[in-house]
Amino acid sequence: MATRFITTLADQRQLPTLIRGESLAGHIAPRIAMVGRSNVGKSSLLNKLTGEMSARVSSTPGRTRAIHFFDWPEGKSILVDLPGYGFAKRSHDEREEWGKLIQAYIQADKNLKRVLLLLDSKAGPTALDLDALQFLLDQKINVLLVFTKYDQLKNQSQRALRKREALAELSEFLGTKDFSPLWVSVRDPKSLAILKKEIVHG
Ligand SMILES: Nc1nc2c(ncn2[C@@H]2O[C@H](COP(=O)(O)OP(=O)(O)OP(=O)(O)O)[C@@H](O)[C@H]2O)c(=O)[nH]1
Ligand SMILES: [Mg+2]
Repeated sequence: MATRFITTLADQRQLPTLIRGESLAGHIAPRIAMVGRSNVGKSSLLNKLTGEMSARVSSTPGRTRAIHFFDWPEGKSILVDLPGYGFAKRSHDEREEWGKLIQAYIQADKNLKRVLLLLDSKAGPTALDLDALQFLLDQKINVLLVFTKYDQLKNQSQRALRKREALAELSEFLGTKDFSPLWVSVRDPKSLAILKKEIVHG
């Protein structure tokens, strides 16, 4: 069955109808949301998982401006494409509003089963990523850490070094080594297959 766009949520005032299930047109499947900084590859990954060009992707950061819901029958879930955080070109107020919408959605949707927190393989985890992670942990949300754009690390030694550094930063922050992030690239089908398996069966 194909992935289908369900609806867009652009305003916190729409949240109550979402919670009651009305605005999702009867779709009751659990939600899996993509969280991460602007341009980290949320929409691209959503498209790769579903095998379709459902979500809008752009080289311009800040492409996704509202929350988009996609029915994903293969994954028995609804995938949620969120706007990215940390987009510098927006005004402070506008950024605040976006943050609020994302946070309000995450707090309100009791059917949110899991969040994929996307981190840039080269740059992450940044301070903003760790803020987002803390917020998600505070909400007791099941988080899967996914490093994106792994192909941008060009050779084995670069990959090994970045992995070591990133894991050290995360384990210090979390106070445990008991987590297993995935490293993916939209150009590496094998990494996507592993991610998909983890989401569908994990
Ligand atoms: N090299 C490489 N580029 C990628 C990968 N994934 C995404 N991109 C590129 O990164 C850019 C941003 O991708 P998007 O999927 O729009 O990112 P987003 O997180 O949805 O961005 P916002 O909607 O602005 O928050 C696009 O030019 C993508 O083609 C990847 O695995 N490798
Ligand atoms: Mg996007």
